Amino acid sequence: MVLIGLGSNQGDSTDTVVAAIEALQAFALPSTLKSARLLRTSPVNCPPESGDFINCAVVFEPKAGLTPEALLSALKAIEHDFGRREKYVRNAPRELDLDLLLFHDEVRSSEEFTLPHPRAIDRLFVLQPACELIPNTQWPGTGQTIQQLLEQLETDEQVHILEEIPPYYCA
Ligand code: PH2
Ligand code: MG
Ligand code: MG
Repeated sequence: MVLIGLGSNQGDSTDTVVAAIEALQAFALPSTLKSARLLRTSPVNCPPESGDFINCAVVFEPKAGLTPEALLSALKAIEHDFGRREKYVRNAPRELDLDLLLFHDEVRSSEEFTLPHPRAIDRLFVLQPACELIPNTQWPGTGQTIQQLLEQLETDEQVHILEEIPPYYCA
């Protein structure tokens, strides 16, 4: 099982996130990809004047032979395709952010790549959509499920579900 977090706070963020979910289908076994509902969320640790984000999460079963490293570099290429360019301000507004959150129970810890994603479980904009998809999955290294982590999270993040956009279920 692969869990990916999506975010955008620059450009037409809703359209971008929906299109990016569809692009992720390329890495999934047939009929396994599912998205949570889209969220509008307040920016966390972003420069002043940053706009709200559209956030979402997807889960799928990866195609045979796909590695976390190969998927990570494919995600960077998709971010670039959607207009994202290197910026020198931390958490500057971005057209698209695709974060590899979980890849089965695989663990990595190098300069370039940490898996599970290191900051994911502190953030409501990650845990809430993840909990919609896989509440009972244990988060590697914590001994706790995503639902338990969400229940314990203390945060002042604002999260609003975009009810008008249906979650995506792959064909
Ligand atoms: N991503 C960040 C930093 N802050 N805040 C929200 N609400 N949503 C995000 O996706 C987000 C963020 C770094 O990637
Ligand atoms: Mg991110
Ligand atoms: Mg990222």
